[in-house]
Amino acid sequence: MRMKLIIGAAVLLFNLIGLKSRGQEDSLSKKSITLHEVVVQSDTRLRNTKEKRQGADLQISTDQLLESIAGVNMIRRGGYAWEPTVRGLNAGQINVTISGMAIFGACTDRMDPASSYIEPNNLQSIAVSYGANNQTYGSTIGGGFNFKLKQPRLDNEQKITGLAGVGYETNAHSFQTLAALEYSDKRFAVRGNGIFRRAGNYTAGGGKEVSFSQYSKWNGGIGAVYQLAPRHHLYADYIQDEGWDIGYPALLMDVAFAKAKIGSLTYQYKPDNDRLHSWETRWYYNIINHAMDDTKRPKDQVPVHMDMPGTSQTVGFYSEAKWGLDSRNHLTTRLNGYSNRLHAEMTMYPENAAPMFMLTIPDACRDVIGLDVSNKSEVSPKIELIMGVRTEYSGSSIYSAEGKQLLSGIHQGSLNRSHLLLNAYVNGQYRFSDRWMVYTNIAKGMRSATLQELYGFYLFNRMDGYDYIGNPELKNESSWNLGTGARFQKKVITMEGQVFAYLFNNYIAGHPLADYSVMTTGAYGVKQYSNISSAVLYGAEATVLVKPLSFLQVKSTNTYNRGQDVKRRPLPLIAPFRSESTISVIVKGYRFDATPVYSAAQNRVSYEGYGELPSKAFFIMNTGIGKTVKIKPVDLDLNLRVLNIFDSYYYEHLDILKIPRPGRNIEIHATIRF
Ligand SMILES: [Cu+2]
Repeated sequence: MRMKLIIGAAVLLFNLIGLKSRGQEDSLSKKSITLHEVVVQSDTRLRNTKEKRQGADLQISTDQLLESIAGVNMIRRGGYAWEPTVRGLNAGQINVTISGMAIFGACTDRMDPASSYIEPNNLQSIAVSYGANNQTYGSTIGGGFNFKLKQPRLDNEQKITGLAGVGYETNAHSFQTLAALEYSDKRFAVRGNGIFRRAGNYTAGGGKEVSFSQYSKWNGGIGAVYQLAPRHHLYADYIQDEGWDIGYPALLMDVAFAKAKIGSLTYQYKPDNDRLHSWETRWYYNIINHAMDDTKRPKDQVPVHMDMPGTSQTVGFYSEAKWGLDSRNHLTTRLNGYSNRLHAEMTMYPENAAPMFMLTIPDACRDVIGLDVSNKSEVSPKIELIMGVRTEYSGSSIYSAEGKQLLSGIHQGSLNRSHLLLNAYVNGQYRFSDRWMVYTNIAKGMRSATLQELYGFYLFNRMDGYDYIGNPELKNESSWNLGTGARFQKKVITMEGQVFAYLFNNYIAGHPLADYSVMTTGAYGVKQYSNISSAVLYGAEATVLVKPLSFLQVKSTNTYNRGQDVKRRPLPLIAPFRSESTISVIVKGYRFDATPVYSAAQNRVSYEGYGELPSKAFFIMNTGIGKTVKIKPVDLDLNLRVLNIFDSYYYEHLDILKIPRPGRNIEIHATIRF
């Protein structure tokens, strides 16, 4: 049955990347890591192994799953809702979508990246892009993630399938339980899934408790497919995710609740036609409700009590068609559009005065419509070429009178902005022989400033300690993304290396404003988003996989990034050299693994420019043991992991305020599948 799940995953994966489905084993989009049910794939050659992991991977968090991807580092503000970065780019520089649906967090302090509202239990695959390409559902300079929802399958051999699991972690006394159930018939199938997680405060290496690192959440999803007629299918998906009592030790406030409701309806047509292979249209809506909370903090940490709620609503669609031009050329066209509305407010309650109310994101709205056209061609058996363009219109405005009134006090003239964006890319690969291949990609990416960057009103950034105000005069940020790599494969060894360089124009960053006084007590000053004429980011990634014996495998992933702006100041939130290796052994059905992780110090920081301080090097060791037991009719996956076995005190460079990561942690996960 597991095999079938993997084949199912693979089939859907091929659908996801469209042109891949004609059986080209080595297309540019092939890189994937197959987890038990979640497939992580990226658009580079880097991730050249297919790892079959076990049910326990549905129990680890989306954040841990993302962190395991080469080139992905997480910005951490506590134990919950880490924010992903791709090769040092984050927030508006990358796109995060769920099955092509645009979704934006509601928090002004970046407490709730879109990835915090989905669970591995909801997912079929995670596609990672490192720049503009045919997998990103939007204009981008740094790529991003598309989380593909798991959909029920029609006419499954086994009518009812499912899973259930429990997990416990000693460090934060965290507990979780999850389940999924799928019913499959000839013309109708439905899948429901749910997870509950609760964690207390965790303890750093050495034994110090990290206050305000607790969280609780549940997530539930339901998906259904109905066959309207042969080749015509209707899909409906709904996810609800609710977190509460979430601590953020790196921030001034915690979260009372963070709620998301994400729904969509999809019509899919797969004609029996050489020209048009498939046509899929999705309509969607999502709403996020977020409320910060400082009432649990000690009085001396809260000079003025505040309420800071926010909402984000997005309604949108995409329509994607895949065409066969001839036997060698496969075309994908996609039209997508959405409208996002952000509202965030703050009410301060000074002790002996009347409450003060203000908007922090003053009812900002973005309307986007874009067209993608890409073609993949097999020029010869050795050469493959993917080329594409995206044009996008992006309009930004303020939709309420209060919002307009607030901003008219600091910005002159009309607040409406419209931007025309153009993304283009060429990816090519050449196979010298069965062993050697090389590939190269060039992309021109462009993005408009986010609504926070255009219209934000005193948004406090804990990283540099400044209040930020938006700038409607911001120009589009653009980049040239260049990359090239090679892959060598011979019997027991596979090696792959790639280098990349991103050249930015109009890089967006905060610029100090002298004459403004701060809103947040204790802030160092006020910055305004502005364009820096240019910046560069470059780096390298290398992976080695050795399989000397049938039961032994060693895989090592090494990454390095380096960036600086036109004033030669190092760019912020750039991870230092990092090396992670996994040694896996399988003996008599038992899976053992050991993972040493090393990170170098990061001394390339700019305190003047970006408020960053150097970070120390660290080394930690994780280890695990697992076994799958067949007890008819179920498979039972048992996993025990010991993370940070030496109980080292450490933090990563992207961890805000250098809040330490957890010390020794023993995880026990049990999952049954049927
Ligand atoms: Cu928040």
